[in-house]
Amino acid sequence: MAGTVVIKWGGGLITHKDQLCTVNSEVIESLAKVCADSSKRLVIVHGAGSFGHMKAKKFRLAEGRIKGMNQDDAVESVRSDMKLLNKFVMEALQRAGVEAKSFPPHEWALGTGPNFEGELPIFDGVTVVFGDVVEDKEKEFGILSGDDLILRYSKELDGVERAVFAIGGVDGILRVPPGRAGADDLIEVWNPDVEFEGEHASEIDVTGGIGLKAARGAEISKNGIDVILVNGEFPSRVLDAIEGKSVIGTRIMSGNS
Ligand code: IP8
Repeated sequence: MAGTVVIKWGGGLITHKDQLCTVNSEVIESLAKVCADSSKRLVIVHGAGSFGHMKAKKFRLAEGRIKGMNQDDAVESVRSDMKLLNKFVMEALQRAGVEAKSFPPHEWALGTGPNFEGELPIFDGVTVVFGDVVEDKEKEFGILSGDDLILRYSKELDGVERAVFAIGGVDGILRVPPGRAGADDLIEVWNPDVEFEGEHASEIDVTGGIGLKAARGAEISKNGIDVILVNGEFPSRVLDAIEGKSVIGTRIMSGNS
């Protein structure tokens, strides 16, 4: 049986992050075709981009219930926006001929962060999950990031060969923020001892940006699984990364710890 690869489609890659609820259809179509061409059994985790972070930030959903603030409509609205983004993803996969099934996390996951509860759903074809607003025992609700989902799927599913983070706008982890980076600033092999000046747009992003991906990647790598971060705007790089071929990007190692 084909080996399993868990892949994250970054929210900043599949949506236009600065305009509420706008998809990057071209990228979604090309990623769906990559999945159709792959020889692996895939689990796709997609991020939220402009379908999640803006409203979640405005209504402080990552902090859970806040006294005196009406957040209920926002919880429902972000969940339905995420379902809509997921619908675009599922339709593109279907058009590409990929048999896939989606499992919205607010229906099965409890709690946020890497130790969320709930049995990870899995489908015989391609399994699809995404960052979502989930219930939480203490906070009532919170934001479960796709970066925590990719960590848990990579660690707990049998036969995972590789975890791939497909991100938007950059070739991998850069030594300095993209605006200042030159051709030599791509870190080809990263571990937690290697410093980099990550940019995190905390004014719009309610989860962790590149820093969270790097940390979760290192955690996955501790389990002996290859982890690679690639620029998802280049479909051939994404396919090569899935298939385990050498590719421009950042390989993440767990380091010495
Ligand atoms: O973009 C965040 O998921 P991420 C989910 O994978 C929401 O961190 C709803 C903001």
